[in-house]
Amino acid sequence: MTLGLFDDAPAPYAAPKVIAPGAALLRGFALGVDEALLQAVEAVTAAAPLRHLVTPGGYTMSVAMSNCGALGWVSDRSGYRYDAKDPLSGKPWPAMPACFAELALRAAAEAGFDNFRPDACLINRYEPGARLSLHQDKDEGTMDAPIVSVSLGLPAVFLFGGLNRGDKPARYRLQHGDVAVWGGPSRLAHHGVAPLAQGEHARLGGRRINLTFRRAR
Ligand code: MD6
Ligand code: FE
Repeated sequence: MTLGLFDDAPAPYAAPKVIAPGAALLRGFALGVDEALLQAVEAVTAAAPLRHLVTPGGYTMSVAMSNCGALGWVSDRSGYRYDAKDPLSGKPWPAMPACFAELALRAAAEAGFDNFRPDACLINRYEPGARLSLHQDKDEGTMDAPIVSVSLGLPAVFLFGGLNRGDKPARYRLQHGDVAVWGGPSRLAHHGVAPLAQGEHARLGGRRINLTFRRAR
């Protein structure tokens, strides 16, 4: 692959970019620990495989998901919920790797949210065409903690809207190593991911991995 003069190569982390009150992009924040994160993703998904969940409405999600931590986010015909057990195995979700918890804590603090101790990490795998429609993260038992979202692999267009579903979302290109944090007045902001474009990432090939950290209870 050749990199043209104006292609955006990963730059070292500089500073938060505030995109709304309580919401920031930390571009490149995870670059120093990306390989550790990816090795931990491989270990977690070997124990709790990525799978395509079914929505309460009966649609199969295009994003494949797994979890680690005390609680995992799941969806089936009966609804969305957090569950301490992986419904595929009946066993507890894998423990949250230390490098996950440490990065989430540091990223939240960088965005102004101290003492973030996530008890749930959703692992999402996007392949070309996979998308996540505009939604709010509102299945958590507390809205006091922020959401921390880490992007790895192929770039994606992140849609970040407002508190009302009708608010036109802004579009941000999230690259490998970028972290988005939203909490406080933006905790219930609508957000989503546009259909993933084809591409080739040096480490992950034709995929994007997203880690979404939450305090579920
Ligand atoms: C992202 N993901 O992939 C953002 N929310 O960049 C999410 O916002 C998300 O993947 C709820 C459930 C699954 C998700
Ligand atoms: Fe979400």
